[in-house]
Amino acid sequence: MTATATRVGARHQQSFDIQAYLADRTGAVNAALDRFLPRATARPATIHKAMRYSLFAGGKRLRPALCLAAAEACGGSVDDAMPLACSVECIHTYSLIHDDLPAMDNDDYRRGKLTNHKIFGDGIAILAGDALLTQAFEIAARCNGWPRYPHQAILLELTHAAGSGQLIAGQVADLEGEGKKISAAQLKYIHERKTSALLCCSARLGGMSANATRAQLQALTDFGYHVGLAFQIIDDILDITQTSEQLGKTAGKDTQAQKATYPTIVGMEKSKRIAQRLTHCAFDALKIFRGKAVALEALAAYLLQRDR
Ligand code: GRG
Repeated sequence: MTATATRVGARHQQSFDIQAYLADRTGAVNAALDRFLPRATARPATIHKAMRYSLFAGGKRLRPALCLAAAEACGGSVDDAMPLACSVECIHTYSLIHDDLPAMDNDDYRRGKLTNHKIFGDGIAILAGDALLTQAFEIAARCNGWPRYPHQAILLELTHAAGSGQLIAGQVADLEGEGKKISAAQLKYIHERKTSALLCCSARLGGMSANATRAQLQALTDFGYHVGLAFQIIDDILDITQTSEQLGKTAGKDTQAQKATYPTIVGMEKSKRIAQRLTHCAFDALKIFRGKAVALEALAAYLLQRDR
């Protein structure tokens, strides 16, 4: 399938092979992650095997792709952005390992394979998540920083997105909302933190690695925020419409856990319209790049149309 980054009224109608782009970036990200992570044989081997098991289980690498594409939109390089792209993927993978634990979502499958705790046990899975989170900061800490974004700004960006005000806040609200009737506003609060914060951080870090101007960084923030919200709505829709085989994880989990989602609160059709509107907001945020953000535009279009 070739998704094209075209839309009615776009000033720059572009055709872009997003599948080829993602395949290329995934290869480069996987090679970089392999270099950054301790070898599977490094002592204690169990933890390094467990970290690598989930990290290389076949994730779509969307956050690294956003980071790299944001860097390119700002005139930066893939090489400069790569450590930050890998850092974000380590945080994302840690959150999935912990989310799958029996004490959280209790899932058996992730990325088309048995979940980390199913292979290594709960204790090692918790530690593999912890170790990936720590690894993310080590990778980022090795960057020198950029004139507008010193070392400290980069680390603060990651701590903000991964911390108790964003990623963890979203998960807390998600856990506390299970089985309860929650409003659309409360659901948006969860999505902003659980999902949008890390996607937005990915785009922003790409911009920072390119020494983005204040206006460029604001544009990437708007873009990442809206793409992140659309991403979670599509995820909720796919949980209902796709099979476990298609998703590589257990389908229908939200219904089973009596989780509030956009489809359950506003209905399927309205959810699709909201995701489209959010994606258009994301496109609008890219105008400042005057045609240099084709990869970001194609990624946003792909995230809206994706089937897994
Ligand atoms: C901190 C204890 C602790 C847990 C954190 C925040 C969190 C747990 C988990 C969040 C997991 C989750 C379901 C987040 C929502 C975002 C989402 C839909 C993730 C799936 O992302 P994809 O589709 O996955 O990009 P792949 O596997 O392709 O990388």
